[in-house]
Amino acid sequence: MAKLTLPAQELMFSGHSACPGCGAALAMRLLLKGLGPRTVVSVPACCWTVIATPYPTTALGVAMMDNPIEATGASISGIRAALDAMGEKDVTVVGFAGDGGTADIGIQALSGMLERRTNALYVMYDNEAYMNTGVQRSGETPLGAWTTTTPVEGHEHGKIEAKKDMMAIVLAHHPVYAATLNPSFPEDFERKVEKAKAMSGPRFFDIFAPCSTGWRFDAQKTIAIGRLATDTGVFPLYEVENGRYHVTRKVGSLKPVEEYLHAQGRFRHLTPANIAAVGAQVRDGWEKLLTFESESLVAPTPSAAPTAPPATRA
Ligand SMILES: Cc1ncc(C[n+]2csc(CCOP(=O)(O)OP(=O)(O)O)c2C)c(N)n1
Ligand SMILES: [Mg+2]
Repeated sequence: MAKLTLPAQELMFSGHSACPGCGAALAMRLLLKGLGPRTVVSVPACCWTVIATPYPTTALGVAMMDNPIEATGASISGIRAALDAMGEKDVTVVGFAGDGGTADIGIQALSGMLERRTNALYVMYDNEAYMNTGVQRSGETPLGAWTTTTPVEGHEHGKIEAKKDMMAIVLAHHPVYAATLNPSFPEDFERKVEKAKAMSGPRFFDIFAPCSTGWRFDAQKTIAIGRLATDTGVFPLYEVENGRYHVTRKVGSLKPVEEYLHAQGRFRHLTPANIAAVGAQVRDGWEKLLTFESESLVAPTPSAAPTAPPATRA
């Protein structure tokens, strides 16, 4: 049997207040395993502020700062500047924010941090809705999904808009490294964490974070749902470095998207026609990704990256 090769160190402790089967809790645990104790995490209002610090305790073995939901990018810029002024250059500065706090409410501060080339890692853990406040839709909620603000009753059929492509938005800022990660593939996850840790400059992770409460599935199924997300093409695993795409889990033939959708109550209302529409969108995204990979191997777009490596600053 294959043996996992994950770092043994634990910087997230039991006794936290995540729901059973929380994908975002797995994301933090795996992230800190790879980053190690010389890490500072800044967390905006989201599930993770509640998970980490039921007063007067903390679930994290590293320093954590609470910041306003719109300010994660600004917060990590300030922490980086302070640490640099103190000569603590080897500390990894991490913003760890939800999808609502990243793709919607905090997108301005994220853009500023990337554009100023802040030397920090911004993590969006993507549970595809505003979960902490009661499962409201976000820009990351996928097409067709039920949320409390995209109901399924009368003439309403879940979210009618597509998921916002945060990787594309981030890549338009030419970060030194950006990747998608999924706790269901822990070795791929750790490899990306170790790679990002060794780099300097603006970095971004989009981490898939299944939410048994909001997605309506049995809490024991988190890992299985995560695997289905990647193997159906719903959440492909890839990384982009210097404008070059690399798909890190090649899926020869995608599993039918139904397998992923039928495993979750939030998609229960979808008709065969709705499912076909989701499937078409997923296949289109997957094919585009493969094209980006093959084209960027040959010639990255001339405008894609600055010609000289830019200086990094806070
Ligand atoms: C400016 C502002 N608007 C709204 C809120 C209320 N609020 C707190 S947490 C939260 C949900 C955040 O969603 P997301 O970032 O996806 O994180 P999740 O709860 O899903 O972990 C909201 C809307 C707030 N704290 N500040
Ligand atoms: Mg969320």
